[in-house]
Parts: sequence; C-alpha cells; structure tokens
Amino acid sequence: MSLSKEQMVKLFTNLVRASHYDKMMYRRMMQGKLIGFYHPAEGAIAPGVGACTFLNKDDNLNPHHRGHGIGHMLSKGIDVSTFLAEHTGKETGCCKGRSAWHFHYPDDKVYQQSGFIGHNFAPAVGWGYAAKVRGMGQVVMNCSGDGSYGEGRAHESMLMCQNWQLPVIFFCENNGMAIFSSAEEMHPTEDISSMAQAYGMPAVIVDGQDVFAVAEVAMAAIDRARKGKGPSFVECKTMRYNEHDIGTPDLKGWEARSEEEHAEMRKREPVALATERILADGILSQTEIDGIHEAALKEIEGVEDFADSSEISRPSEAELLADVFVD
Ligand SMILES: Cc1ncc(C[n+]2csc(CCOP(=O)(O)OP(=O)(O)O)c2C)c(N)n1
Repeated sequence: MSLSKEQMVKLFTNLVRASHYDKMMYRRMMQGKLIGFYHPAEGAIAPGVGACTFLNKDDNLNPHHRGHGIGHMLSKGIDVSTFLAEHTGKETGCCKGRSAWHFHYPDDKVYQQSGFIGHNFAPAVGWGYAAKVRGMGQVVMNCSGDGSYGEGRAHESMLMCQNWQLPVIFFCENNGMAIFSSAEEMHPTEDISSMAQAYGMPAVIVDGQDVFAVAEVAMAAIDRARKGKGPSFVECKTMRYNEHDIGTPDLKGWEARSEEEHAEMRKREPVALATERILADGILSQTEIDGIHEAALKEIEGVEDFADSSEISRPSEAELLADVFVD
C-alpha cells in the first residue's frame, strides 16, 4: 500500500502538531502548571499518529499513555482543545478537570488509560465483539507499550480475539523500556510481536520512527479488520528520549541511561526524519513545512489561553457524586 501525497501531508501535519503538543506539556509541567503527571512522548510520537490518522470517527481507540495519547487522539480527528484544560484542573476540561490524566472522550469512542497497565485489553475484546455483532465495519485500535504484554490479560485478550475473529488491532509501541526495566530483561523474545504467533495471529514489525511506514502497516491492519478478517498485531520499534514521567529518574536498571545512548536515539528523531522524506519526495516545500509548524504553534497558543482563562474545577459534593457510577 503506498501513500498518496494528500495522506503524507495529513500524517506530517498530525506529527508536527503532536510533537508541539508534547513539548508544550513538558514545558508546562516544568513550570508547575499541570496537575498530576506527564509521560513525555518525545522520540515516540510517530506510532500514535501513524496508527490513528486513518481511523474512522466510529472506530474505538485505546490510546497509549505516552504523551497521554495526544498524538493518537488529535490524529483521529478529535477536538483536543479540552486536553490541556483537563490537565490543569479546569471546569472546561474534557472530564471537567477532575481526572488529572485518566480522562476519556466517550463521544469519540476514546477511553484513556486507567492507572493500570494493560487495563485496555479486556475492553478491546468487548468493543471488538460489539463491532462484529453490529457488522458495520468498525475496528478497535488497541495501543499499548511493550510493558503491558507481560500482563495476563493481554494474552487472554489475544486468544479471545483470534478465536472469535474480532476486528482488533494489537498495536504495540515498543520503546524497549517499562519505567526502569528494559524489554530485554522483561521479555523472553526480542520481538513482542512474536507472542502473536502463539495465537495464530498475523504480526508485522515496523520502524516506529518513520510515521509513513507505520501508517502503511496500520492501514493494512485496519483494512483487514474492517473486512472481517480478524485481529492482527503491529509492533512499532520506537524510543523514549526522556524519563518515564517527568520527575522520575531516567534509569535502566540501576544505571542512568548514558549520554551515548541518548545521542544515538536522537539520530532518528521522527519529525526530522519525516521532514527529510517529505522534502526529498517533493511533497512539500520548506515554506509550506514552516507554515505547518506555525499553524500548530498557533493552535497550541489558543489551547493554552483557553485553559489559562478557564475556571478552576471546584465541584460540590453532589456534583462529584453525579459522575460516580455504582453497580
Ligand atoms: C498493573 C500495573 N503494573 C505496574 C504499573 C506501574 N507502571 C506504570 S507505567 C509502567 C511501564 C509501562 O511500560 P510500557 O507499557 O512499555 O509503556 P511505556 O511507559 O514504556 O511507554 C509501569 C510498570 C501500573 N501502572 N499498573
């Protein structure tokens, strides 16, 4: 599947927007202007963009927690102007500023991470089952990191999706780390996608630094699922440039990750790689690229103004309980 010029421009634009959002979140966390945590996505911004740019509005999405799913969500076409307001505890946030970062966008069929790694797998089976029963060609893009594939529910879910031939894409963003633990220390095989073989599920490995390559394999997996051909597994080999979350030491095991490792990783920065490609292929000029950056920065300025000028969330006891479900 080769990408059209229009598709490449869309991917590039989403990548640039996602990257600027991530940088803004990092900056605001350092300025003490966010509540809760932030898990920076620098270095690992391309997988979410590639996975989600060509999803339909009524497809289900479980975004990965890196970048708090900003790249995934804006690429799916969601109005994420309430994302920062949520992270700053404002009434105008997508969950009225009450979630810190465990929010969701239910109207867009997006459910953000809970605090539990791997929580997304069981709902993915349910949504996949519902999609199959409805028969309207919906798919479930189920994104998570390498760390979550150590969870039993990942395996139960892969088994059930394969047995029932559900339209679920197991999209693994393998940055080789789970907080301080390296993937090689945690998993018996180098490729997480090899686990899919045990369930007879087709799997593909892709360069997660290359947004265009990711999109091509994601589109093939989406197409397959939409046509009722069942689940598949996509493993993106990617990188995390910063610490796991801001304030946590950047260790691998007991050692700080070295300057050499950082320098090596930064040689393959996704926005730089995409820019190089898009110029080489004559898809956009440097002036057009500059315009995309300017538009993204302007969008983010607006989002910051909106969040900063919004009322802080101070729910009464009754309002707090209004959003609590008891079964
Ligand atoms: C069930 C569970 N176990 C452990 C944790 C603590 N924890 C939070 S993030 C994380 C690492 C996740 O790694 P990965 O899935 O590879 O994603 P990454 O953060 O590297 O992008 C861990 C172990 C948790 N939140 N939930």
